[in-house]
Amino acid sequence: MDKLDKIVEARMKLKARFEEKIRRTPSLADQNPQGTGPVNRHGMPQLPVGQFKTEKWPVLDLGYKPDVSKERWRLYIDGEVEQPLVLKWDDFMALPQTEDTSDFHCVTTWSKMDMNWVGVRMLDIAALVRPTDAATHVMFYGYDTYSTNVSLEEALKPDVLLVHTAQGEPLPTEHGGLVRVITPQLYAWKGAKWVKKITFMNADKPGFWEERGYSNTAYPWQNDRYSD
Ligand SMILES: Nc1nc2c(c(=O)[nH]1)N[C@H]1C(S)=C(S)[C@@H](COP(=O)(O)O)O[C@H]1N2
Ligand SMILES: [Mo]
Repeated sequence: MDKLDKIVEARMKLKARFEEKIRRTPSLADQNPQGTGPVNRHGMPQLPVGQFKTEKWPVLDLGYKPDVSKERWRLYIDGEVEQPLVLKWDDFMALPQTEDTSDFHCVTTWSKMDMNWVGVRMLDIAALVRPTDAATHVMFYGYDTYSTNVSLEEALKPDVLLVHTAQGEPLPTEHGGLVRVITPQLYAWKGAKWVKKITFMNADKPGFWEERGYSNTAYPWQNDRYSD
């Protein structure tokens, strides 16, 4: 079996394993979502509660924008997986590439609609490393020491991408290039810019902002911004 067939087979298995859990996540199943506007493609009001639309794309970071060259760039994937991996730039770009258009909701109340992205599905990364049965969450780490935790039922949604291209251009360094994560069905802090490492975990654990009072779950249509 060639490499692509293997990824596709593993992807289908993972989809089946998480399908039911994914379907029950709030951004797909909430019967009382808060927001305004026509429904988006996953059935939620386009503009989540407390958000306003912006045309600009603000930059938010920890005061440090790591600039990693393609030669030095690595993506480490480890933890609760059968096949830990280190990807170089060419390995990453050789993976199946997905183009998608989705909305970007920042907890600081701006939403940028219809962002066009190209990158690799988190689902395809997971299919490569094969999470063990014990795996329940992932931690994404950035080259700037940022971290953020996401449950597997959120991380394996088809619109969660590791993107290198935004709006037809290479992802700018200030927005997380070379590669960042996007989580269109959660607030944008769940998407690590300058992603360096993905660790599969057998339990949940808070990341950088989650330790500092941000919500663990980050559901935009439930105004789920801060933990109390
Ligand atoms: N590595 C890293 N990723 C990060 C952050 C960060 O400081 N470092 N900030 C997060 C926050 S709070 C938001 S709202 C988005 C902002 O992405 P943008 O700067 O491209 O708008 O990135 C998220 N990912
Ligand atoms: Mo944010």
